[in-house]
Amino acid sequence: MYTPTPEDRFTFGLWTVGWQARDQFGDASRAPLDPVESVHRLAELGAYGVTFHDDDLLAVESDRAKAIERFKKALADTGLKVPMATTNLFTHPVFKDGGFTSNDREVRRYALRKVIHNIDLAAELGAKTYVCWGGREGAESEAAKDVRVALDRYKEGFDLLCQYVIDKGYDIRFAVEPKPNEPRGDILLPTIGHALAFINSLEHPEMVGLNPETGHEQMAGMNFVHGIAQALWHGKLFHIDLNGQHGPRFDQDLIFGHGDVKNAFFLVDLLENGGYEGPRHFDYKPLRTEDKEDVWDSAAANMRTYLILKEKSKAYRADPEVQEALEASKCNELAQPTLAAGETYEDILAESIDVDAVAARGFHFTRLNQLALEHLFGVR
Ligand code: GLT
Ligand code: MN
Ligand code: MN
Repeated sequence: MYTPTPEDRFTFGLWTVGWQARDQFGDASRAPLDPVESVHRLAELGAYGVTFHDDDLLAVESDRAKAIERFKKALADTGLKVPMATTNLFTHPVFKDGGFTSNDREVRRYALRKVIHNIDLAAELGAKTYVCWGGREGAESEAAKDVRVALDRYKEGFDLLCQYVIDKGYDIRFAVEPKPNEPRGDILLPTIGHALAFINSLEHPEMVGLNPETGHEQMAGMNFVHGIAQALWHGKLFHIDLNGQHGPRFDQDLIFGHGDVKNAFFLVDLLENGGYEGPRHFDYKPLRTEDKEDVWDSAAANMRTYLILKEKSKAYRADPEVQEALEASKCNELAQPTLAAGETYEDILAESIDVDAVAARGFHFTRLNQLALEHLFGVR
């Protein structure tokens, strides 16, 4: 029980377990990790796949061709898949004002070239999703960037990349990853909602969706479950970054469930029942306090937590008292269209209501919330 297998479709970024824990104020607390070791250890733990930035492959081998060869061998030896890949457009100082939206045109052209090169590798490895986290696309001052013009350039970048994928005949879709701030003071496409609206203005909106991250939405004070529900509603949940966060503060990238537990519970409930079929991808950082073996405990903890919450969600839904409470709270009535078949606004206009009597009715949401918590606490 709670032991992950590849059927659970758990995936990890190489940059997660491989994070050396360098932060704003301190040096690395762990040695570089060989991607080959990560692939083997993750496979042993029951993961389904790994994801990577172009530069992650170079952690211990600077020759790109050799690094790719070693990575491919590790994948073949373990059977791990690569469902997603992405580009590092944030570490090198050349990207200090962004990649696709840098004020410097030469940087923008270099950024697109860097993405295209890694898309070729992504396609070769069978990745179906290409994530774009625009961490440096932003500004610290309103004076620094005309956002309307920056969005023109952002659109130009995505239109060009979509055209490239079409011309090459790759089976790849893009997923925009929103984040409100950090490392820039303000980042463009800061939330799921902003990104959804942006995608509609692209040349190939059907090829672009979202890769929302738990912590990023919570940094913006947003409810992640609501955001994911809306992304699903639009058919735009192409991929997901699961982790933990304690509200609006710096990006914590905690283990999944180690932040807002109740939100994590309802997220798993939604993912398992809401039609999401993609990988369950963890984008977390092992705490800086942890040593090189603790890293693997933390990787395992993400998957175990997910499986525990999945079990809890099943028990919650099956509980007759919960079903009764859902009924009492009219949760099922929401699924009933407001107008019956054949009705028009005339039918509504012809009706009357005793507003005071209806207003006096309670929705009993407290009971439902408490039942969910009691399932989580393990007392039911
Ligand atoms: C970086 C960022 C993550 C993104 C990764 C994809 S890189 O670690 O903090 O949220 O998902 O570029
Ligand atoms: Mn992420
Ligand atoms: Mn993050």
